[in-house]
Amino acid sequence: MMRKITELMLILAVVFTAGQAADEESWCTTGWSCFFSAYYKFVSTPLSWVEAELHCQKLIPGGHLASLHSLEEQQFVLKLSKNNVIWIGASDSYKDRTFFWTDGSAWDYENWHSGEPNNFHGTREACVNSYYFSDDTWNDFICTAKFPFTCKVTGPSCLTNQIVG
Ligand SMILES: [Ca+2]
Repeated sequence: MMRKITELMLILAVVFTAGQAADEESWCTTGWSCFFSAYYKFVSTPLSWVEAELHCQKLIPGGHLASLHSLEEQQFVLKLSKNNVIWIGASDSYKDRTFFWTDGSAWDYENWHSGEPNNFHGTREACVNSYYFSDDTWNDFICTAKFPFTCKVTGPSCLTNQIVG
Protein backbone atom coordinates (compact mmCIF):
# COMPACT_ATOMS: atom_id res chain seq x y z
CA MET A 1 0.00 0.00 0.00
CA MET A 2 2.74 2.42 1.06
CA ARG A 3 4.73 1.59 -2.06
CA LYS A 4 1.69 2.28 -4.25
CA ILE A 5 1.21 5.70 -2.61
CA THR A 6 4.89 6.49 -3.13
CA GLU A 7 4.63 5.47 -6.79
CA LEU A 8 1.52 7.62 -7.23
CA MET A 9 3.26 10.62 -5.67
CA LEU A 10 6.22 10.12 -7.97
CA ILE A 11 3.97 9.97 -11.03
CA LEU A 12 2.15 13.14 -9.93
CA ALA A 13 5.48 14.93 -9.40
CA VAL A 14 6.66 13.98 -12.89
CA VAL A 15 3.36 15.07 -14.47
CA PHE A 16 3.43 18.38 -12.57
CA THR A 17 7.04 19.13 -13.58
CA ALA A 18 6.34 18.25 -17.22
CA GLY A 19 3.24 20.47 -17.14
CA GLN A 20 5.20 23.38 -15.73
CA ALA A 21 7.90 23.04 -18.39
CA ALA A 22 5.24 22.88 -21.12
CA ASP A 23 3.58 26.00 -19.73
CA GLU A 24 6.84 27.90 -19.75
CA GLU A 25 7.66 26.72 -23.27
CA SER A 26 4.30 27.81 -24.67
CA TRP A 27 4.66 31.26 -23.08
CA CYS A 28 8.18 31.68 -24.43
CA THR A 29 7.26 30.58 -27.95
CA THR A 30 4.69 33.37 -28.10
CA GLY A 31 7.49 35.87 -27.56
CA TRP A 32 7.17 36.57 -23.83
CA SER A 33 10.42 36.81 -21.86
CA CYS A 34 10.48 35.30 -18.40
CA PHE A 35 11.88 36.71 -15.17
CA PHE A 36 10.98 34.51 -12.17
CA SER A 37 7.15 34.36 -12.13
CA ALA A 38 6.38 37.16 -14.59
CA TYR A 39 6.47 37.45 -18.38
CA TYR A 40 7.37 40.55 -20.37
CA LYS A 41 7.02 41.77 -23.94
CA PHE A 42 8.70 44.84 -25.44
CA VAL A 43 6.58 46.78 -27.94
CA SER A 44 8.69 49.11 -30.11
CA THR A 45 5.72 51.09 -31.53
CA PRO A 46 5.58 54.46 -29.72
CA LEU A 47 2.20 55.12 -28.09
CA SER A 48 0.87 57.51 -25.44
CA TRP A 49 0.93 56.13 -21.91
CA VAL A 50 -2.81 55.31 -21.82
CA GLU A 51 -2.72 53.76 -25.31
CA ALA A 52 0.29 51.68 -24.23
CA GLU A 53 -1.51 50.44 -21.08
CA LEU A 54 -4.61 49.52 -23.13
CA HIS A 55 -2.40 47.75 -25.68
CA CYS A 56 -0.90 45.61 -22.90
CA GLN A 57 -4.38 44.80 -21.55
CA LYS A 58 -5.54 43.67 -25.02
CA LEU A 59 -2.36 41.69 -25.68
CA ILE A 60 -3.06 39.10 -22.96
CA PRO A 61 -5.55 38.64 -20.09
CA GLY A 62 -4.03 40.19 -16.96
CA GLY A 63 -1.50 42.18 -18.99
CA HIS A 64 -0.46 45.70 -17.99
CA LEU A 65 2.45 48.06 -18.49
CA ALA A 66 5.37 46.63 -16.52
CA SER A 67 5.55 47.28 -12.79
CA LEU A 68 9.07 47.16 -11.35
CA HIS A 69 9.90 45.91 -7.90
CA SER A 70 13.68 45.60 -7.76
CA LEU A 71 16.84 46.84 -9.47
CA GLU A 72 17.28 43.34 -10.93
CA GLU A 73 13.82 43.45 -12.51
CA GLN A 74 14.51 47.00 -13.77
CA GLN A 75 17.74 45.89 -15.43
CA PHE A 76 16.08 42.81 -16.94
CA VAL A 77 13.37 45.03 -18.49
CA LEU A 78 15.94 47.53 -19.80
CA LYS A 79 17.89 44.74 -21.47
CA LEU A 80 14.69 43.32 -22.99
CA SER A 81 13.71 46.82 -24.17
CA LYS A 82 17.12 47.28 -25.82
CA ASN A 83 17.76 50.45 -23.80
CA ASN A 84 14.86 52.35 -25.37
CA VAL A 85 13.06 55.04 -23.40
CA ILE A 86 9.93 53.11 -22.38
CA TRP A 87 6.70 53.79 -20.56
CA ILE A 88 6.37 51.75 -17.39
CA GLY A 89 3.12 51.15 -15.50
CA ALA A 90 3.53 53.96 -12.96
CA SER A 91 1.35 57.07 -12.72
CA ASP A 92 0.24 59.69 -10.21
CA SER A 93 -2.74 60.78 -12.34
CA TYR A 94 -5.11 60.26 -9.40
CA LYS A 95 -3.17 62.40 -6.92
CA ASP A 96 0.03 64.37 -7.58
CA ARG A 97 3.10 62.62 -6.08
CA THR A 98 1.10 59.54 -5.04
CA PHE A 99 2.24 56.92 -7.51
CA PHE A 100 0.59 53.59 -8.27
CA TRP A 101 1.16 50.63 -10.61
CA THR A 102 -1.54 49.88 -13.19
CA ASP A 103 -1.34 46.14 -12.34
CA GLY A 104 -2.37 46.92 -8.75
CA SER A 105 0.87 45.63 -7.22
CA ALA A 106 2.42 47.30 -4.18
CA TRP A 107 4.44 50.51 -4.55
CA ASP A 108 7.45 48.93 -2.84
CA TYR A 109 10.33 50.14 -5.03
CA GLU A 110 11.37 53.46 -6.57
CA ASN A 111 14.29 54.36 -8.84
CA TRP A 112 13.88 58.08 -9.61
CA HIS A 113 16.58 60.03 -11.39
CA SER A 114 18.03 62.82 -9.23
CA GLY A 115 15.50 65.69 -9.04
CA GLU A 116 12.61 63.54 -10.34
CA PRO A 117 9.64 63.44 -10.21
CA ASN A 118 9.51 67.18 -10.94
CA ASN A 119 6.49 68.17 -13.09
CA PHE A 120 9.11 69.92 -15.24
CA HIS A 121 8.60 73.69 -15.67
CA GLY A 122 5.26 73.45 -13.89
CA THR A 123 3.83 71.05 -16.48
CA ARG A 124 1.87 68.17 -14.97
CA GLU A 125 3.83 64.99 -15.67
CA ALA A 126 1.59 62.16 -14.45
CA CYS A 127 3.17 59.19 -16.22
CA VAL A 128 6.54 57.52 -15.73
CA ASN A 129 9.21 56.43 -18.19
CA SER A 130 12.51 54.62 -17.80
CA TYR A 131 15.88 55.29 -19.51
CA TYR A 132 14.98 58.94 -20.27
CA PHE A 133 18.35 59.92 -18.79
CA SER A 134 20.21 57.05 -20.50
CA ASP A 135 20.43 55.04 -17.31
CA ASP A 136 18.13 52.75 -15.34
CA THR A 137 16.37 55.60 -13.49
CA TRP A 138 12.82 56.93 -13.83
CA ASN A 139 11.35 60.24 -14.95
CA ASP A 140 7.81 61.61 -14.70
CA PHE A 141 6.68 62.85 -18.12
CA ILE A 142 3.67 64.19 -20.05
CA CYS A 143 1.27 61.23 -20.57
CA THR A 144 0.40 62.15 -24.18
CA ALA A 145 4.03 61.78 -25.35
CA LYS A 146 4.62 58.63 -27.37
CA PHE A 147 7.23 56.08 -26.35
CA PRO A 148 7.83 52.34 -26.85
CA PHE A 149 6.77 50.32 -23.82
CA THR A 150 7.02 46.97 -22.08
CA CYS A 151 4.07 44.84 -20.99
CA LYS A 152 4.06 42.40 -18.09
CA VAL A 153 1.82 39.57 -16.94
CA THR A 154 2.24 37.14 -14.08
CA GLY A 155 2.43 33.48 -15.08
CA PRO A 156 3.87 30.11 -14.14
CA SER A 157 7.27 30.26 -12.46
CA CYS A 158 9.95 29.91 -15.09
CA LEU A 159 12.72 27.37 -14.74
CA THR A 160 15.28 29.80 -16.20
CA ASN A 161 15.05 33.55 -16.60
CA GLN A 162 15.39 34.35 -20.26
CA ILE A 163 14.92 37.05 -22.85
CA VAL A 164 13.09 36.06 -26.03
CA GLY A 165 13.43 37.99 -29.28
CA1 LIG B 1 10.10 64.86 -15.05
